[in-house]
Amino acid sequence: MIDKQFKKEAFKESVKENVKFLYRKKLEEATQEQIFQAVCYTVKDVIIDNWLETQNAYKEQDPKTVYYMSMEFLMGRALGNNLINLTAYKEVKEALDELGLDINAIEDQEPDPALGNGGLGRLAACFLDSLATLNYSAYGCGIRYRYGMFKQQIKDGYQVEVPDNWLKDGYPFELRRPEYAKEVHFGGYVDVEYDPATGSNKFVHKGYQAVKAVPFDMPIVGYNNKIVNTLRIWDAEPIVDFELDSFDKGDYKKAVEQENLARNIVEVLYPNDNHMAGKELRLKQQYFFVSASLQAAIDKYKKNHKDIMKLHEKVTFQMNDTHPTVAVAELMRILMDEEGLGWDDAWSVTTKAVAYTNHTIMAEALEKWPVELFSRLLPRVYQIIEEINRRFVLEIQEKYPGNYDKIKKMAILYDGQVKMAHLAIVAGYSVNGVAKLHTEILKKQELKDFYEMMPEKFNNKTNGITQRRFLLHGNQLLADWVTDHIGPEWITDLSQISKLKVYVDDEKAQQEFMNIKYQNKVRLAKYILEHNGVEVNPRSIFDVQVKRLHEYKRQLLNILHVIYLYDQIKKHPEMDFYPRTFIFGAKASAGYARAKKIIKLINSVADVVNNDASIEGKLKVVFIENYRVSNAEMIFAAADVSEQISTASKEASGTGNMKFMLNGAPTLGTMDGANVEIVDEVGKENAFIFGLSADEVINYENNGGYDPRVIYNTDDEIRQVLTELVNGTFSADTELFRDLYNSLLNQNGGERADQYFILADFRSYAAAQKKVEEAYKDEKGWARMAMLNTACAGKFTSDRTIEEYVDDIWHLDKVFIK
Ligand code: GPQ
Repeated sequence: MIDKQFKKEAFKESVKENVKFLYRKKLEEATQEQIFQAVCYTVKDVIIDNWLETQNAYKEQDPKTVYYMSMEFLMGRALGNNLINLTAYKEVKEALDELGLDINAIEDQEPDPALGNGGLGRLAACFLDSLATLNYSAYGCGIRYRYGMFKQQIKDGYQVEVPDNWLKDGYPFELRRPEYAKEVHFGGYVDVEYDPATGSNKFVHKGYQAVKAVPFDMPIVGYNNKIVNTLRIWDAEPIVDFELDSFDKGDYKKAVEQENLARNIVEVLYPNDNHMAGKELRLKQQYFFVSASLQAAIDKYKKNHKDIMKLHEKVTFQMNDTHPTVAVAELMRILMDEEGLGWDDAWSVTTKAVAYTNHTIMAEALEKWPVELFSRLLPRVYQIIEEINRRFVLEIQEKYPGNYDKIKKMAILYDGQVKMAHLAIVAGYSVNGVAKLHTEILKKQELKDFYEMMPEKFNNKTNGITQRRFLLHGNQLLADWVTDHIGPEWITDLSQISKLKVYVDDEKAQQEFMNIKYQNKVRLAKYILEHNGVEVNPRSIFDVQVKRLHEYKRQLLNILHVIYLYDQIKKHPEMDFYPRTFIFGAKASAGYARAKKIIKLINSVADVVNNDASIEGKLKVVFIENYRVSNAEMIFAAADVSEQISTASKEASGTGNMKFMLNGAPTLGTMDGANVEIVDEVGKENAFIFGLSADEVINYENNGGYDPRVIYNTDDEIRQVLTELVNGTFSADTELFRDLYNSLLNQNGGERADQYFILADFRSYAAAQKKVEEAYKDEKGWARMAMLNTACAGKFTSDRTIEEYVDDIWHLDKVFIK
């Protein structure tokens, strides 16, 4: 389907026109960045037509709409993806060629909109892609952070955080929508007033500070179906403009305050992954976008529906983790204070309209707000939470008379804290985990009491990824090859990819497949040379671990094993060893000292290993700076081995694991998160599984942990590796890695020694790594395994995930554009 705008000649003309009116320049005079902008405006022109048509169709057909509420949308670049989904990529590439322009270079001009940390934010982005592609009416609701995820530089081996000013040249795809601005209120107090009209009391919020929320809309282009949905992200503006005028009126202080409040709220994304920051500003951000989004959703509903009691028939709100959970109380507030419903009616609507997804069992990620802070910032909302809690505690007492332990464990308000997960579960009509194992752990461990009391709410939705970005766009060679063999249906129906199975023993197909992998490795090697100055051998095994840096993800296990291999090669130079390149990419949260130290360790090991001529380049270690969506696409395409080595039970799902699999990289991993389901699909003989099981880990944890010293004292090679952390092998400063060393061996305050079971799993990890090497040496066997991974990845499309959310939770209607 080629729109007339993408007839090559018309496209070229339009780009030239845009360069002229945007920059008063001829194409030859324009910078690459200016050309990027001009190309985007040409593309946007087409998108806007479809966007309008989609919104018209929604108006006519009145489908139920999901509002996906998320503090994070890790979108990655839009230009290439939009062209892919408009099925215009190849035409545009040719048109640009004819203008003497390289589409890759143009795409590289786009800053990655990085309004997210990692998996949770990227999942939201994949979901929007699938919702649009599957013809569902959906809004993404979030925040237009001035600064997204920081840019990472590596200086002297250390992470340095640089602000990500992604809006500095203007973002071509966004649209400011001031006509939909909303007011959001903070602070103040609540008065009870008698309302003669109704004969009852009403609650009036007074003395608050107000901020204007102004939406910016980004188009979400469905694949080849003319649907364009909206990601609506909110900017904050002061209500009173900062004018000299107000100085005269004596409002100077107020004007400054409003200006600052507005500016601060959307200033920056908190760079914490799986960790609660607990800052007042974060709660402000949460309430800000939730309140604005709910107001907008209700306004829209009321435009063509009279009965607010039926809101849930046309609208559903999915809360992406607990971050937007204040939505429960805010919806109650709007329904009662603005729409005039009584408590029971408001509760009946709310509890049919909000649903909750849990993304972690990590204790430090659980959101608990001090009552003092919460009630001061959101007095009316807090009052409502008190009432929800009061009623819920009564329910607990009714169900478990005399059992005060239940109240302690389940109440929303307890110990001076507001427990957001409890609020989400009590009000939500659905509670889901993000992989089978994760959901089972929620039911049996973390949320056991809630599961016992309301089992009908609990369900699993195993995560997925969009094959449009992570194969069709990121790995064009393989995408073409797949299409040549099985046709293009896989692009919107990934289950079709299993048709590749008939080729896994075909030698010609194997060679083609591995040749594509090789070309992608060459591309990555070039990137590494340009960005790291390190030469890597594309014939070596590319063993890749890219994800956020977190102790539970165990990058430390990986690098300790690299040290172990290095020791082995040094000790036995004659030993058979297949060349290996260990590739890391990871951002550490700015305040997470130990994570940052692990980055330094990886870089220090890289320095020593990469420069040791005696090992003849058998081992290379590369830390890719500033890992983000755009370079991720290239990295997945080039990977031979996918490292998914979290401590079992800790990684709720993982989604990188699915991207590697789709691109033909077998998993080297623990039985954690969605790895379990990956192994179910591909067979354990086509993966490299090691380590303690989730049950074993949980069992140790419930019984005081384990003693890593036993391993340290009895395993000479492991002891040697640990000793090298503190004996000057990787840093002249023998204290530099002391904390890492100690964390593995000593208890420290409330922290158990080796709380992530690195030493416990070390030997089985090393054995699995040995198996990888053996398997890789068998070229045909490896090609078969790699192809089977691609062929068995069908389940892991976010299209499947979204259809499950629609069938079991949201019940949306499909809309078709003629
Ligand atoms: N996840 Cl709670 C994040 O990326 N950030 C978070 O703050 C939380 C969860 C991840 C989780 O660690 C992964 O296992 C999941 O695959 C991902 O969410 C999406 O569900």
